Amino acid sequence: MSVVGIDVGFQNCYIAVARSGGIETIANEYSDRCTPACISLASKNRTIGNAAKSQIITNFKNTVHGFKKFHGRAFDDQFVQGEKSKLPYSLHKLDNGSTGIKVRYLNEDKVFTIEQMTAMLLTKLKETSEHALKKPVVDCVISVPSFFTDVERRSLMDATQIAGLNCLRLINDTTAVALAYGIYKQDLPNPEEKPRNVVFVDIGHSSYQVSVASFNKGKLKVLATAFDPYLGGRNFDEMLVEYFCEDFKNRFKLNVKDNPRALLRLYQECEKLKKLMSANSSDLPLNIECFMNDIDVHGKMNRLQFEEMCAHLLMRVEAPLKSAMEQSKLSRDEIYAIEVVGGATRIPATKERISKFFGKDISTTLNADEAVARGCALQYHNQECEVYSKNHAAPFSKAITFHKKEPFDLEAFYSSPHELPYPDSRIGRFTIQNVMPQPDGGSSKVKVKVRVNMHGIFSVSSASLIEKQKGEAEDVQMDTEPAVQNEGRPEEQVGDKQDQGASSSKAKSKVKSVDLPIWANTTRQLDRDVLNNFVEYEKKMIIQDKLEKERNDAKNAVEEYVYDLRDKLCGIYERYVTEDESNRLTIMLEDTENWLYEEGEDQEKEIYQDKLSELKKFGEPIEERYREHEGRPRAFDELGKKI
Ligand code: ATP
Ligand code: K
Ligand code: MG
Repeated sequence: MSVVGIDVGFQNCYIAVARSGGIETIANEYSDRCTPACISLASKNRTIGNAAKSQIITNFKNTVHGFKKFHGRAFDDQFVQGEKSKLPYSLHKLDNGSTGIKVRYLNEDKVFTIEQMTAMLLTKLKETSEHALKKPVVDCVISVPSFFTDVERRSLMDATQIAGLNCLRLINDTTAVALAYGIYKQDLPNPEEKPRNVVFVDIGHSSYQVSVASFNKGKLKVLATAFDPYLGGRNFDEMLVEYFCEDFKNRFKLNVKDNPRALLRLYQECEKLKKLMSANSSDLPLNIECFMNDIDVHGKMNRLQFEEMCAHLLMRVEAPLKSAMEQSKLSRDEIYAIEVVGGATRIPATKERISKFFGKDISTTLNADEAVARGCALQYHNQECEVYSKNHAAPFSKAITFHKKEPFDLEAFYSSPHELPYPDSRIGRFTIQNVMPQPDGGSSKVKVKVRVNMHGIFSVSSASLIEKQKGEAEDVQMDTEPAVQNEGRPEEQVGDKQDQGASSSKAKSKVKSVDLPIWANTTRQLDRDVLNNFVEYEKKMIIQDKLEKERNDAKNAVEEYVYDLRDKLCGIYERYVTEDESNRLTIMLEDTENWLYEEGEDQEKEIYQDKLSELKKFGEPIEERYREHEGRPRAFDELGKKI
């Protein structure tokens, strides 16, 4: 079974697969290798990807996009509230406090969780892969921003399950890009030689990530990662939108922000303009016909103006580069190349800033759009590659010792919350149960194993009580990697350092280890039952979409047959029908056409199928006569050649 690599972008998704010795990017039914992260819900079905994107304006209340960053976020979260006011669709607070999306679907008001929304997108990507590979696809590797926290990762993992995918691994966008670079480089230094250091910069639609990696043949080590999780192409679009809203208010007396449709159109046009400005520095027009109140609007902008307007955004390019370089402890001249990916690195000014920081030209060896997905596909394919995440390879485990007389709670949290884009540094709470004092009334030594799995998700994997031992409790500090602390009783973490030597020397003779049950409070990952319901509901929606597609196909088949037969009646069939027959059939075709626009607009599949067979009863005999006649001379020809 194939393992596909998936880049779930804020705006654009890509799929890649390792096949016949290389990595291929998979195209969808529009022959497009990019599938927009967009879902449109409607009265009979949902559309996902390119088709949904074309509904953004017409069905704006029910066309959902820009939701990737709501994973694992509470509705009351500042970021969510900030986005809410800008979205054309409604957000809804779910019972557990998380963010839901409220839409009209199958003629009912319906609230979907973020996991369900992403699952819809993944369903589409799964189908696209299956169609291209002509076999079922279940296993996948998915990329996440390197700054995604535990709760965001868990939420995405839930989404993969809802979509019926088996996510073998979540990898960081930056790691994926580095992998994609490493695989095709034939000239990497040998393992014993000095490694080659490369900086990777990815500026997407919503975020900006930097990493520094060192390469030897078959070996990749991520030395540093840094990010600005709130800087991406969309911030540049927003600046243009703000400008033109103001401009149109002054010149056309229009309040664009009061009209969601007009505002969405303006966003689309501004994004186009932004892209044009990347290739062209002269004045460029922005024209929108029938924009609002039947008014056509027009404006203009050039690159210099745009860069001035976005100076505060461009200023933010430097900080993550600086931070990554500091972490890597490398000097700028130890950097072999600076590789850029992500759509927003096409803005000339962002490239300039990066290049200026390093004092050298930047490289574009990688496919800026596909590198992440390709790296994901490679991750599984290329087993011999060693991958490290920030400062620690994941998966990793760590044992921590506590001295306790009773059950206790552990709270895992991120030790450098200021480095996180996430408002809450908590990861989870774990209760170590059945802890008892020693027979002499003293504290028992409890050994707890914590683990960060290969998706970067934290858990407490085991706990055991060790009798008659004294030791220490230590807490683990790992930058933005998860840390664990004995909740609420920090003084006990310190333990008794002096005892450490003695206790470890006794350890061999006196250890008696009893496993302790752990109760994990993982409320922020979906409950089993809830998840199963979502899995079932997703399947139902898939079936509903399939039925709706079949119904539409059946309708289209009638329409096509009508047009086709009508053309042929006055064309190639003309000689094979009597005038009477032709007149009767023409009337029949006209009736059917009218029916399709009226009563037949919205019928069951079977009705269309019946309609088609009815028409074919008349059409097919004519076609047969035609074929027989046309076929005859050719058959003779064929025969002639053989003789
Ligand atoms: P994220 O990485 O934040 O999840 P993403 O992966 O979906 O988002 P990309 O596909 O890398 O984002 O980049 C999309 C962004 O790049 C959009 O803002 C788009 O307008 C911008 N972009 C694409 N081409 C150009 C161009 N030629 N000039 C300027 N910007 C561009
Ligand atoms: K992308
Ligand atoms: Mg991206």
